[in-house]
Amino acid sequence: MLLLKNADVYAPAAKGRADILAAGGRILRIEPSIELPPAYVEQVDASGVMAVPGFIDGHVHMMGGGGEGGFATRTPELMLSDAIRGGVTTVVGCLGTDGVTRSLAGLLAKAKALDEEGLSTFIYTGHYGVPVQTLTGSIERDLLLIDKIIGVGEVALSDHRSNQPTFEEFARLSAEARRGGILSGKAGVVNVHMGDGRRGLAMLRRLIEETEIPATQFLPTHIGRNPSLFEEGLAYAKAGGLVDFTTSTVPAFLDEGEVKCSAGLRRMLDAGVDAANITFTSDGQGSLPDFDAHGRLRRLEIGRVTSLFAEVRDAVRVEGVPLATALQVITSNPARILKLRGKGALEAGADADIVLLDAASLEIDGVIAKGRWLMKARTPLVRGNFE
Ligand code: FWO
Ligand code: ZN
Repeated sequence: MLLLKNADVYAPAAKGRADILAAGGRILRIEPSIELPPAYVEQVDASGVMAVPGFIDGHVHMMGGGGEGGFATRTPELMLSDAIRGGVTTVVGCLGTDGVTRSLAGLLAKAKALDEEGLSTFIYTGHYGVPVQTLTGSIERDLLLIDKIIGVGEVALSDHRSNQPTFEEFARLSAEARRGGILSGKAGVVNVHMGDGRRGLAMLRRLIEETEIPATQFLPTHIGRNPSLFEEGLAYAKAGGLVDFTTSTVPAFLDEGEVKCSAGLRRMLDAGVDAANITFTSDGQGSLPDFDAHGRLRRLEIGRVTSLFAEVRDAVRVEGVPLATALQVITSNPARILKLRGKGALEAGADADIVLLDAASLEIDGVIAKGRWLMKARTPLVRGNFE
């Protein structure tokens, strides 16, 4: 058993000082004062430390991605220590551009590996392409039969690398994701990769307009990748749509007009967007290819899971967004949208996924996942098998 004493608790809502008792991978009690005989429990003085829910990164190419510059640009898979350093205790994996040399079987195997190493993991079926490549032959079967599959994506729209899906094709895959989600008690969310194309969110807005499928079935990502998509995304989110910002970036993209996640969050909140409609994901281990106007690849970097909380920290320290609000985009919002039970909140009965932050610097001091210490006093205690 683990007893954190006198932590400043953000559940993510600010709860003030409290003691947190965890055992068996779950949070048992969060109360102003919990006294237990020291012989039975590891007691940690968390005075001056903030306890927040473990971070959920809902878009990670955990088995590697990339390849847009040829074979030598296929990116490496996620290492456990990357997640630990970033305070990420729950990871949702996906495939991207390359659905040939990257397989769903490999993605599922990597998710199981990271689960054995201490994280909580889920995956999306499919990749950029349409028709969606699945494990069992259909989206519904994947959702109903494979526990770790929670939705479909990342399906590309408005991108030169997409399959240029028709409205009917995109409507069909979205309907199957919805029905599979309903039948399996999962979100069945369609994680939509938004490219730089001028059509932007048009197909998504048309689908929500013309069919019975609700906006909560879709999570368009990379929403800040250019100014016009950001503006369209802001209007879309104000109207009740869900939007996701990608925290991994490079200076060139910001110079070219990409909206920095921390600033984008602030601007959407100031425009009256409900904070509950916004998430951040890292695109960790995905490629960050920079194509010129003629579609020629200029450079290709790798996304980092550690960028996820870095942008939340900037939202607080640079943009003045309250911590309890900024934390939502990587804790309670993804947990609700992706229906990750027991995740995204510090409350009795939740999984014991806890990040300890230094109150002054907002640096990540400690990480507890499924009740197990993965990092203490900024020192990782666990490494991946081959690290
Ligand atoms: C974005 C993942 C992109 C992969 O547009 O979608 O390529 O398959 O690994 N990354 N293609 C990055 C921008 C948001 C900067 C992916 C990548
Ligand atoms: Zn993408």
